Order: sequence, then C-alpha cells, then structure tokens
Amino acid sequence: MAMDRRVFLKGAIATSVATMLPINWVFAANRPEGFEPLDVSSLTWDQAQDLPSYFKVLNTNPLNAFPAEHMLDPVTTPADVAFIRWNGKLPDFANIDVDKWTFTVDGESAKQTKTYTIAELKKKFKTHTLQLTLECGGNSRSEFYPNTKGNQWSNSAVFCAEWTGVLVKDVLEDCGVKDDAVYTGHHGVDMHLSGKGPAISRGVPIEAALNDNALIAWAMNGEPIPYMHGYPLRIVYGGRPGSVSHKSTTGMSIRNKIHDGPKMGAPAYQVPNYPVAPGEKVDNKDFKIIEEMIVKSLITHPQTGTEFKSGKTINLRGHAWAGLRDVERVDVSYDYGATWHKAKLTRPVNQTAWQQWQIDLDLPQAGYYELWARATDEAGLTQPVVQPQWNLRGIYLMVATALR
Ligand SMILES: Nc1nc2c(c(=O)[nH]1)N[C@H]1C(S)=C(S)[C@@H](COP(=O)(O)O)O[C@H]1N2
Ligand SMILES: [Mo]
Repeated sequence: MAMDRRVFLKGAIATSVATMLPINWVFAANRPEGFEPLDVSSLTWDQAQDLPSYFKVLNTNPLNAFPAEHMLDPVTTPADVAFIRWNGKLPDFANIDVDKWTFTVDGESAKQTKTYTIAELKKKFKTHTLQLTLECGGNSRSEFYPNTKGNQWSNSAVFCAEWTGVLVKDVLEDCGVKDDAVYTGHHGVDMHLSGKGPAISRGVPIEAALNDNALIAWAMNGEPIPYMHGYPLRIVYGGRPGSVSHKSTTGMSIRNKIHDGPKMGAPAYQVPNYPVAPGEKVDNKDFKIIEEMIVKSLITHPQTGTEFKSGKTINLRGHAWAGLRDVERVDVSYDYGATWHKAKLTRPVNQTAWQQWQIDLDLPQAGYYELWARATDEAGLTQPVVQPQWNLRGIYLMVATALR
C-alpha cells in the first residue's frame, strides 16, 4: 500500500486522537480495498539508549533506528536526525585516533597500493562539498505485504546531508585504475556480531566510483562526522543503496571482478531479476545486485496526525529523489488518486541531492484526509500507487534496476 506518501489530516469536527477515526472520512468511498485509517496512538516513538525520543529503535545490537518522518523537513538533514544503520558491532570509537587514521587503496586492478592519512587526503586532493542523498536499500520495507525479512524501516531511512571530502575518483586515479577494473570493495573496522570478520564490505561498479558524486568525506554538515554516521572518514555515494557508503572506512580495493565481501552475495541487497509471487523461492543465481535507488517522495510537513481548523489552506511539502536522475515533477492527491495536483519543485543543488516540493491545498470540506505524493523522474518513471513487486528482502526497486 502507498502508505509511504501519506499523511493524514484529521478534520476539525473529529473528536480526539484516541477515539476511532473518522467521524467524517472524506473520500472514503474511493479508498483502495483494505485501506484503514491510521491509528494515531501507534505513532509515538519508544525512548531507547541515548537516542532522542523522536527515534524509533528497531534493535540495539546491531543498532538500527529511524526518525519520525516530519523530522526530515529541513532541506539539509541535521546529523542528529539522520537514521542510524549498523550491520554488526559498533566500531571502538573511544580508541580512534583521527591523526593516525589511514585510508588504503589496493586490489588486483590498482596500479599501485597507496595509504593516506586524513591530513594527506586533505592536502593532496581538491576538497568538494556536496549534498548527497543516502537511502537504505530497505527504506520503506515495512510497507511490503506480506512482510519480508529485514529491518522494518518506515520511509525515513533516508537523508540528505552536506558532505565534505575528496572525490573517490581523484584518489583512485592517483593510484591508477587498470583497464580490467570492474568493481570497488569497501573496508572498515566494525566487526560482525559474532566477532569474526567484518560486518559488511560492499562495493560499486567501477564507473560509479569514477563519477563526480562519490566522496571520501571527513565532514558532515561542516562538522566532523558523528560516530553514528562514520567518524572519522566515510565513503559516501549519492543515489545508491546506503550500504555502499561505508562508515569509519579504512580503504577501498579496486577489484577485477564483482566484489565478494560480506553482504555482497545474494540475496543480501539483491532483488530477483524477474517478478515473483510473495513467498516464492528464487535461486540465488537469479538475483541481481541493486546499484541505484529508485524515484520516491517523502511528505515531511504537516506531521502525520495533524489537525487543522476547517477552511485553512494547508501547506504540504517534502522531498523527492530518484537515484542518479533528477525528479521532474511531484503531484499530490487527497482523494486516493482520483485527481492529482502538481506541486512546485526545486532543482537539485547538485546531482543526487534531494529536491524540495510544496503545494498549498484547500481541502473541500471538514473531515479526515489521506494525502499522497507521487514523484516522477526525468526518465518518466513514477512512484506506483501500490508498493512495487514483492521481493524476498523487501527492496523497493524492481523497476529501476531493470532500466539501467
Ligand atoms: N562501517 C559500516 N558502514 C556502513 C554500514 C555498516 O554496518 N558498517 N551500514 C551501511 C548501511 S546498510 C546503510 S543504509 C548506511 C546507513 O548510514 P547511516 O547510519 O549514516 O544512516 O551505512 C552503511 N555503511
Ligand atoms: Mo542499508
């Protein structure tokens, strides 16, 4: 169901949040079958660990948590609002010495192996500051029906911060990329929960590493990267599954084959290359790696559950992004898709930065509404009204990976 893009507005005549909605559920007759009004009382977050209460903690070991969607309203996501995803144990942050931290480039297809301190990276290469959209491959997974394995993210396992660092491309080219290079492999210090081996080591096709929206970054929003987001050095790729943006990174291999580190094998971060029925078994050889994220929009204002005075114009707004492409338009609907209204949309500040959309809505009468937003990218790909093709790992991606 397209719950990802809906926020509901409770009409002025509805009584309290706890009493069951809706007194006057406007357009209820149009709603898709099985569509129930949201239960507002289930939308309060648990307090856990030291995380602010606006985080919903999915698990603590490994640590996975996401913010309420309306916390993502700012154009640039503040670090203390961004979702947190670790696959294994946390790095030993207390013992990190930023002056001694190094980044090594190696691999079969590197002409030379080189090791750089952070100071050397800063000195040797041009510094770039870019806004990059980082989205977990499993963002919105909780909306699959039937549910799939994996963290049940809402739609807020995504953020767009401003990252400062050097281009991955400049560093790889300094070491020399052989003609037979196929893939990168990313390395770090955090261990698998068992204590044996790295928690994760993923990579991207070499062309992705050699474009202009991949950084080896030491700053997030102008500050040292917080522990949770990859202190002291992080690989960041805009528009690709978050798992390739390696936190607390110690290096990158230039591989002459598809990288084979932990979490590279099917079905992790992969989707079947043909449509499957829910629950259908798929042979591992019929999976393909997700390399780019798909077009999507997020409603960040008003907060889900907001009640307005009747007759008030409502400013509905949020962000939209589309992997490596630009978003071309965003439309919104308050009548379950019977009519769509075109929102104003900004241009991205740089490739893979999310874009901002907004629209003023005058709703026809007092009552309960569900608001939908639907983004369309420059290739004409649009968000489906229902959750796309079910797949084993709940990845919202089938269409885009088939296209490029
Ligand atoms: N070192 C390390 N980097 C990692 C991970 C991890 O477990 N360890 N998880 C990846 C995944 S799956 C995602 S979605 C993003 C999450 O980034 P965030 O925690 O800054 O939101 O980090 C990626 N980088
Ligand atoms: Mo992820």
